[in-house]
Amino acid sequence: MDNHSPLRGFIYRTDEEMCARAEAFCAAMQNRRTVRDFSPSPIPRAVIEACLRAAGSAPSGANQQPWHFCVVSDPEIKSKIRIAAEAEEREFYAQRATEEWLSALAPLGTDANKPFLETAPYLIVCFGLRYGQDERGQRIKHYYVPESVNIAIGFLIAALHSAGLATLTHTPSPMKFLNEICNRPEHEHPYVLLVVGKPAPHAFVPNITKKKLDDISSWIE
Ligand code: IYR
Repeated sequence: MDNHSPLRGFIYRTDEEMCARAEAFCAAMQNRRTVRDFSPSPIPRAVIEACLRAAGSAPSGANQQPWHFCVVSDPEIKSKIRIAAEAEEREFYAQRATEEWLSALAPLGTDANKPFLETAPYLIVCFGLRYGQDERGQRIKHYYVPESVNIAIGFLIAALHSAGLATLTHTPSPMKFLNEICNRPEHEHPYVLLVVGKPAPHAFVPNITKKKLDDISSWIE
């Protein structure tokens, strides 16, 4: 296969090394918390860039990389996003959300106020591209867009956490307004808006727990 080359860089590890590394990664990830109180302290752009490169290394359907990340730090644009998101959220909390949905959200203590959209130094709007375009503007079909974009977003959250940043996976609903504010074309769909920064010094988080291994996995051996 002349379009293939030998795998380079894979590190073959011993069982002991694998175990130790898996435990260490698990501990690091379990230390991640979604945060809603952010500090305005600035974050070097280079940190965000490296995390985006990590996200861009994610596997994707036919390697089509059907994503775009719009990074917003401009206070005016953040304010526009906050105003539009809060308008949607007010309607969500007052009308659109069912009682069942509101009671599922109750432990998180969320409401229609989203001050973090202005406080946090960065908002990363994650878009999925329904199709690609070649040099002549012809459409290229994309495969497994949601799967691919969501994997990349997972990489991004893990990279930001590992760098020492907190995130909030925010999903104003509907979020079509983000296309206009971020100046992105119609065929790009916003998936999530990641709020990124350091937690405020006295940030509070809800008392929630994660399911145990037995409750999230089964083994066929
Ligand atoms: N988008 C709303 C509601 C919300 C929905 C879910 I599902 C959450 O896990 C958290 C919030 C909001 O951001 O408040």
